[in-house]
Amino acid sequence: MVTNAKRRWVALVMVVVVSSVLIGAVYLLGRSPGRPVGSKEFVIVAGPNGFNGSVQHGIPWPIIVVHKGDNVTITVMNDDVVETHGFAIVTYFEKGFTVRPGVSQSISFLANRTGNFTFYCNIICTVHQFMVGRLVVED
Ligand SMILES: [Cu+2]
Repeated sequence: MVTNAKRRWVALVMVVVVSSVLIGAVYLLGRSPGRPVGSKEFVIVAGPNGFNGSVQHGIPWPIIVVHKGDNVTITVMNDDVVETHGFAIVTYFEKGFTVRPGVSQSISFLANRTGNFTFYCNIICTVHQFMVGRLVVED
């Protein structure tokens, strides 16, 4: 025999289960398309024209936009035949690296802080003042 108390108990359990499923579904939907999170790769060509032609374009250039949580890989290709160039990112890659003519080097990191972060050539070169770009990490 099913009492009213038992029916109420069953109804309460059902409400809790259905609510949990709905909350889970909303959570998953909130994480799906429209907000792609994943691996983002960029190439920066460093040379007599600055970073990706920044000498003609003006700074900051290039501007790289990612989302918080992205795994970001930036490859710096030095296509200069004479000069070594460098690359560092405020907060994310303070240490930086230098790249000899004709050489490429990459840095990978998790974009775990939102905001605008300047990247720049970390050695003095003839186009130094043009080697300033921006990394934008959006929420
Ligand atoms: Cu440089």
